[in-house]
Amino acid sequence: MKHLSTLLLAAAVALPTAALAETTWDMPTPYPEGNFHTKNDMAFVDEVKEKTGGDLVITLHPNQSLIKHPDIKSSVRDGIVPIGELLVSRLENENPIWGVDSVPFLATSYDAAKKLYDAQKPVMEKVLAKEGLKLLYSVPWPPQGLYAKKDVSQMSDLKGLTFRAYNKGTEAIASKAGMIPTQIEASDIPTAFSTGRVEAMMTSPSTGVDSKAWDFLSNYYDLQAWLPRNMVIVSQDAFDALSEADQKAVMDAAATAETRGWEASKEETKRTTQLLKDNGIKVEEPSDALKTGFTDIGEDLTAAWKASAGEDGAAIIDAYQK
Ligand code: PCA
Repeated sequence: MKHLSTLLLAAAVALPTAALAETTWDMPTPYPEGNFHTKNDMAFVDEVKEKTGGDLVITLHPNQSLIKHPDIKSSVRDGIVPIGELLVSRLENENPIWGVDSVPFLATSYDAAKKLYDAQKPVMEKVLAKEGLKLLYSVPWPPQGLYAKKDVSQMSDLKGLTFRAYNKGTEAIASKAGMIPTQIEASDIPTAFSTGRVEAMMTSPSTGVDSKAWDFLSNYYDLQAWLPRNMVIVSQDAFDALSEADQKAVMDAAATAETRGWEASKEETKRTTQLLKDNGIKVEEPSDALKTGFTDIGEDLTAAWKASAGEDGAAIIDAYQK
């Protein structure tokens, strides 16, 4: 009997060994399957598989299905998963340098956002490396606008509204505008609005479409206030465990994903703004009063960010303004 169980054990151990010829990585992401970031990640995953000849197979777990958004970075750092995607500015509580892409009206076009990313990237890489993490690619959301349940033409129309925030920056804007912010993940937007927890938000037309904003909101003001980015990070240990050829394949696929993602984001802005209209949202340019009100808030928050972000922050702003 003892002999038999030893044999069974040996067989059980031998079988998976054959399958271990390939490396498999689980990749948690925060946003839903139909979202353009997720589609870009899927294309990345396919390209990695192809370029490594099937050596590295990544399984995507979108919409917080494997790991909740706030835990994705620490899960990659702690080796729970080897790779993951998150909103860069979600980390601003850890270090102000993560929040620069969400400072309102600092960088409001794709060109400016790219310049800001180029300026921020060396600092991002330095800070990530301290935690054994490596940046693979980073892609912006479409420019951020204001969603509400009524016409908003003056800043005073916003006073007292409950507001859905997604990072420290959006929380600060809401407070400055006299609104009451609550942090809510993108996947929880429909529930938060339909149960009356919140009544306004600032995000992209893309997230408006993902969450079917027309079910619970009526107005969208195209403020183009900032372009926050996602990033895909990998554990340096997991990366180093790959063969040199496979490491190169991952880096090549990441570079392609970054270029493709920036282009997709621009297309997404047009497509989803139109979809908001098609579904009955009143899409408008902000009034001058609204624009001035938010620009003033942006100036205050830019100054506050610079004051908090120390030498690294100054290096980012210097490089950006060059
Ligand atoms: N969508 C994400 C982040 C920025 C965006 O456009 C969200 O609303 O959570």
